[in-house]
Amino acid sequence: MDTFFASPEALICRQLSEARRGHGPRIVRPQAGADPVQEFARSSASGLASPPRRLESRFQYDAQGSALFDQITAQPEYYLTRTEASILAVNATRIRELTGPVNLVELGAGSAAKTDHLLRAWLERSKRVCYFPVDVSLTALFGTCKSLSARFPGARLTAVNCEYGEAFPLLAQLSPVMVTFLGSSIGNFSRPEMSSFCLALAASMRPGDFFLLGVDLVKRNALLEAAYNDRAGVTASFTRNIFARMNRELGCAIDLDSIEHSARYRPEQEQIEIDACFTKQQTFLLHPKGRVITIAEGESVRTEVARKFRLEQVIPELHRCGFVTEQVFSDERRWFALLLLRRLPGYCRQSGR
Ligand code: AVI
Repeated sequence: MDTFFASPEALICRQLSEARRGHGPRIVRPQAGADPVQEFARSSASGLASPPRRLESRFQYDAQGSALFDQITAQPEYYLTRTEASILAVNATRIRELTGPVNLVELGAGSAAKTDHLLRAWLERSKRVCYFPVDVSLTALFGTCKSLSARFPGARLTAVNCEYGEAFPLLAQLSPVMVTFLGSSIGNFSRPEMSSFCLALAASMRPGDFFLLGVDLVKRNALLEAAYNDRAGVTASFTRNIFARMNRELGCAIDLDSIEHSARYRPEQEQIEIDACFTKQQTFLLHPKGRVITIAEGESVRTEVARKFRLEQVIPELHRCGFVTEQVFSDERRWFALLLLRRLPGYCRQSGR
């Protein structure tokens, strides 16, 4: 597998032309972005400086965190991935009929099972499909490319190793395209973050291009809480991992045994709130700047929020961001929905176009 450290735009152009000639998978790493360790240090220092303390959940996905998240998706209580995959299994062919032979860009490498349904549906209709998984975890991308290229020789794979937003400037060149953002990852954004994300995405896409969005729907509290408190304790390890990452990368010496995972559903906010609760006081240095952080016994750090959605609210919200809903796909229990959206033509607020 080739790895490039150069302008992704140029490489994507090359990849598109090479796709016609059948080259193997490529990994593109935009060089421009900030140093990820510095970025993690800066964000952690400011999030932990004073109560209410919080860490940005995007930093949970280092190699260990991505592997733990994969394990979460296989837990019996975590219905999201299985339910979404079952919706895709039934509807991928229909989605391909609606979109035509577009390129596929997946934000977040996703589990192979979900991607399989899309690639299969695309390859049923054409000999080739260009697939661009975007992820911050290089390890996850290597895994995805390796397994997909073995099983789908007709798929031309270009993995893009960066934050989602850093991949947006590529989208216009990849048109006609369907951008997928599955797993209800959008639920990990606050409401304002979700709006900025969708506005920026719409501004980067060409009118008529597609956006396939997975959203977890509001349901009984007990089901939601069980999904984030699996009996095997994998979600608890995932919560602890961001502190383990601080130990590994930022030289902190946090006692991981002093952290208890807590995940509660707040019906008023319609969101799961995940906290790391400290059972013992911790004082540690956070490098490279050597900031001293003290977290008292009994204090907690918010590590994640997982918002749950109602179609009657999310569809108009997406419309305000520049997307019209073509079709909604769901499961029999109405636990999860996949929205096939289309970038509206005309005025786009963010870019002023
Ligand atoms: C990635 N994301 C959609 C997961 C979720 O369900 O919010 C992250 C997760 N955190 C704990 N369990 C799953």
